[in-house]
Amino acid sequence: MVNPVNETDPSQSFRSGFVAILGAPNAGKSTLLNRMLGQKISITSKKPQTTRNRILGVVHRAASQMVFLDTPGIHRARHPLNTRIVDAALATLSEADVVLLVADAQTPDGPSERLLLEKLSQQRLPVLLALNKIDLVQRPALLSQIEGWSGAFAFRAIVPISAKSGEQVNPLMDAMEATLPPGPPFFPPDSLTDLPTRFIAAEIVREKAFRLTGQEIPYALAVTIDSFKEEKKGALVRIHATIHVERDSQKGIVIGRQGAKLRQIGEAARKEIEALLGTGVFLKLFVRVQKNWTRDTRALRKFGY
Ligand SMILES: Nc1nc2c(ncn2[C@@H]2O[C@H](COP(=O)(O)OP(=O)(O)OP(=O)(O)O)[C@@H](O)[C@H]2O)c(=O)[nH]1
Ligand SMILES: [Mg+2]
Repeated sequence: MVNPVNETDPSQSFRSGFVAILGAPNAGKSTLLNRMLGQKISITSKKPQTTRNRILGVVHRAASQMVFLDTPGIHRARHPLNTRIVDAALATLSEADVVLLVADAQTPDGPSERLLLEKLSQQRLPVLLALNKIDLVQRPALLSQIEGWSGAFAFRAIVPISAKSGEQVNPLMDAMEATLPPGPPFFPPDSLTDLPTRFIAAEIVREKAFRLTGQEIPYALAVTIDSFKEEKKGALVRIHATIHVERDSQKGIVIGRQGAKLRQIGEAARKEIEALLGTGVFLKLFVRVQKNWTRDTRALRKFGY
């Protein structure tokens, strides 16, 4: 077969790079990553400080490959767990070619946003702003916010979006693609993330525990996978996981009356892990008290923070 002569060389026009998704807690960063991927890899909840690690997701497009790094929400942290997590989020700047700043248009977080702009003005990466949750905001309020943001920083683009409905997310991706450097893809065509399945399974358990418990519990929670075994020629995966809390009272809340809460968490997590793996899952959950782990450097490291 003869190559057509007039076609431009695709290796010259292909773009690829790393995009750090940064923003205040609860802005919708993880919801947006999942939306762009068309698949859920990053857990979300209406409680701030849901994401605790750098979550990598790859978006494959005809003319580009965008490697997104979802990060924990940036805020002025004082607690040891939170300062470590915020530092990890800011460290992704050193890997990034482009920054995608996500801001909640309905409930702005002034102090965190000022801190972020301060950090971003200390380096030279191109920054795009996604003004999120426009499904909740009236147009005049949105316009005045756009004006405020464009006066505060020299963004490459400001795109109002709804990560939840997907509105305007494609134009946002077009704008990001245009800021990426030319270059070959970093990941093979079918790869979605570099995260081990065990990690995603632990995160799914943490999400369900986050969503199904009340105010103070989520922040005292960590999840580890104790064992992860394939059985029946891959048709069933048997998982043992432990939910760690800081106090006996929290253990009681996570377990619930006659174990009802823990069953609810386990049931919801099992269904989602089954969908992720495409197999049957047997999930057994344990709850363990590790006193004050969120202040203990060794425990933080053990839990991956
Ligand atoms: N109405 C509406 N809600 C949204 C939108 N995007 C995200 N949310 C909600 O906002 C909440 C926070 O979303 P997350 O994606 O967990 O936010 P995050 O920025 O990753 O939060 P952290 O990981 O805690 O920093 C969840 O309840 C989402 O469903 C949106 O476009 N519209
Ligand atoms: Mg998140």
